[in-house]
Amino acid sequence: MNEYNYIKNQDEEIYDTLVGEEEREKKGIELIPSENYVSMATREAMGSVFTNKYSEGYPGRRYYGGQEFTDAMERIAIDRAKQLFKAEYANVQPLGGAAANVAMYFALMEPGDTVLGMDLSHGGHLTHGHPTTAINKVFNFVRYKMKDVDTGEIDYDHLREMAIEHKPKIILAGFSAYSRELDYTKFKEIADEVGAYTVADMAHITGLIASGVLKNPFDYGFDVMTMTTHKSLRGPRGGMIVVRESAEIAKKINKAVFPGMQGGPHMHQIAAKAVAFKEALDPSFKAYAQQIVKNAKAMEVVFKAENVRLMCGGTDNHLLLADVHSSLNITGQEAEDVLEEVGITLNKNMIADEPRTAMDPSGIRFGTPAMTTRGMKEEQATRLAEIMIEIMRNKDDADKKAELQKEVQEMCEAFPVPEKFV
Ligand code: DSN
Repeated sequence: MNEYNYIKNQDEEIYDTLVGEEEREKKGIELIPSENYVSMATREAMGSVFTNKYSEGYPGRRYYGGQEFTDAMERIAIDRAKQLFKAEYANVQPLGGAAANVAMYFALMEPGDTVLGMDLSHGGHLTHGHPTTAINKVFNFVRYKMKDVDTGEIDYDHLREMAIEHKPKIILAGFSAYSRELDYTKFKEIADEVGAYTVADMAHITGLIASGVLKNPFDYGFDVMTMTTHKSLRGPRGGMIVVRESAEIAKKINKAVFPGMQGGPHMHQIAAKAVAFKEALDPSFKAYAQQIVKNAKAMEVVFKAENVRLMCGGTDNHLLLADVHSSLNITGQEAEDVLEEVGITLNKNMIADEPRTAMDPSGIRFGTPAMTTRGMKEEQATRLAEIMIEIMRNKDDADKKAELQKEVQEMCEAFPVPEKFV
């Protein structure tokens, strides 16, 4: 537990919000699949003196002096990142996943060039060219979809037709709301046929890839992976780009991150990434990652038994996307609200080819990285899934909600948020 003694003494307003958030995180079950709890060691690095330092450039080639320790620290972070993802090159400076993707686009393309990425309502991400984003005005985004939303199989024939028709510079595999393993060999074959780079945006499943629990796109010849470090990898909020083997691509990525996109890197964030990478390299991380998937599977079993429609028909990774509107007669927003009332946090989410709206869609998205960090296993995952369905079925029953809220609280007390992992 961080005591926040200095803040407490000088800034009561912010102190109150910090304590409030600490309590909220401890007293509720976190099922947002892109969130996690970091170790106190990672938090110490985030709050360290490295926040004081300007370090534009890269280790050994900086614009300002005083870089003895920042250089040493960033080199350690890079080495650990390379080990985690079997990469020859790593850029640990992107401030977040969006910044990593934008830098990657500018590194590999000229304005007007085309990216072939996953349809946004089939699991793709905002930074894969959503109409409201700035990059959508610079690059041309075309889409592939799932062939069958109830199995999650990608329509690789359509993907190939789109690739031949649009001649993309980049074929992008990756998602933020998709629960199946991808066939990277097929992506690579199609990309080679049309001369495109292969990029995997692995933000959600970085921890599952680093641990070997899911396939590593680099084993199938992918060129580049972009990612966030704060999801299943259990690091600080931030981004990263790794390159399989091409020095030429790595050089372009480095130039695109700095000076192309960013100014001074956030050295405290890089130090925290390095600390989390060491935790992820520890053998215990593999058991954690395996448990994430087992817990998601346990939840899948309950939802299926209760006849709740799951997008992709289930999960191979850490997340599930349920069409609660058609199955339980509750909207995604109503489900998010009523579950939050009993201490379960997840997010409303559009289902494939959503018939409703983005702000009040048909689905909910939930996942297991954070609950697994608390040490919860299949037994708790099963019970949580049962509780979720019971609450969604009885959203107006105050007595039922009170009873289940108590049970959720007891679970939280039995599985406190840990302060260290190794
Ligand atoms: N907001 C993240 C997620 O929840 O998937 C992606 O950026």
